[in-house]
Amino acid sequence: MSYNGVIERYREYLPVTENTPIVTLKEGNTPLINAAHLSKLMGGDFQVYLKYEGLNPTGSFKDRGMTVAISKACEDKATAVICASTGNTSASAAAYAAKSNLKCIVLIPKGAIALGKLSQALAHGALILAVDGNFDAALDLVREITQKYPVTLVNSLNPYRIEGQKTASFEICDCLGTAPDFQVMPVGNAGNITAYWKGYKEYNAKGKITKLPKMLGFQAEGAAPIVRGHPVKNPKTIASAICIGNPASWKRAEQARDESGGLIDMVSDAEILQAYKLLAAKEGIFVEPASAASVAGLLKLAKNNYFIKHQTSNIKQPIRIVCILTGHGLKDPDRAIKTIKPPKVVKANMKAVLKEIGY
Ligand code: AN7
Repeated sequence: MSYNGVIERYREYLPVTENTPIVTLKEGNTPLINAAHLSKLMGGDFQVYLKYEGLNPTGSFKDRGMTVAISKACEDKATAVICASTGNTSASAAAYAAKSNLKCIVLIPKGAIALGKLSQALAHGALILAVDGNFDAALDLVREITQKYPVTLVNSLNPYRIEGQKTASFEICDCLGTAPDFQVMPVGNAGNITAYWKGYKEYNAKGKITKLPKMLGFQAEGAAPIVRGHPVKNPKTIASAICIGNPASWKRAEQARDESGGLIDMVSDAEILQAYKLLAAKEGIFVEPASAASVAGLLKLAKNNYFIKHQTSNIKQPIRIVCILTGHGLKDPDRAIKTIKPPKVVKANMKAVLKEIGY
């Protein structure tokens, strides 16, 4: 059977009708990969899985929400969409707007988004405005513009974005045949943790699963408003995607944390980079730094014996932990080049090359 994207697959859970023109790039259906090295590092009966959202059409999880937001914008006869973005939302909005012939405007914090993401928004023909300020300032502007002008907001404040993004939790449950015990993920503007939790609760209400996971969110230390309990004025982290000081879905992230009995904690840039390198070198998966925050969080909690202490079931089976890898490593190639030793230059002769290989 051919695959036609998240709206077709999970139509009964989504706010679409036969009148909704479906705009899809066949997003979703991303792999849930068994992480052997990480599982072993956990030191117990654990199975760690990686939900590789970097394999969506524009390279991040945003596509799941964008297919619904843009389809509904078309149904509502919108002519233009707008978002503020740390990069991935702008890339996704620009691609889906291009596909549906909508005008797309994106406001990005000047000089603060990764090169891959900027190149995508450029290529898809969005009107890109680099705001001399941070993401939070850009989001404030976009909120005000959409209240006054006929342009549709496609940030995750748009409820259709959350609806689409919740399909990732359906996929995880469909793949495992149950909900995981724990889910670990990065938190920026907090739309995604809101979406996953909504998805799990809906699947539970439908009887598709019989337990709910504990939701474990991680912010970067320099951009951790939820952990610190107040907005951060000048957020700073190498994980530019989650460099956000005043998340739009703050309250709903706390709700997901509290209802699930989970937590929202933070990891340092050094921990993020360590996880970033480990994922690439030991699991064969290249992610952008923000995505590595989930694995950095996993390792931090494992070190503190969190998972053993918070094990919920007594049934003899491995504890299942899913880490969400939200964006592809190619989004931010500069980071790899800055973080990992550059290639060695050798003379163009056989002797020099063989010597370096060790033959
Ligand atoms: C790779 O693109 O906010 O907590 O404007 O790109 O739902 O915000 C991106 C966020 C995690 C955090 N990982 O998700 C944007 C933007 C990656 C991201 C997040 C983002 P939310």
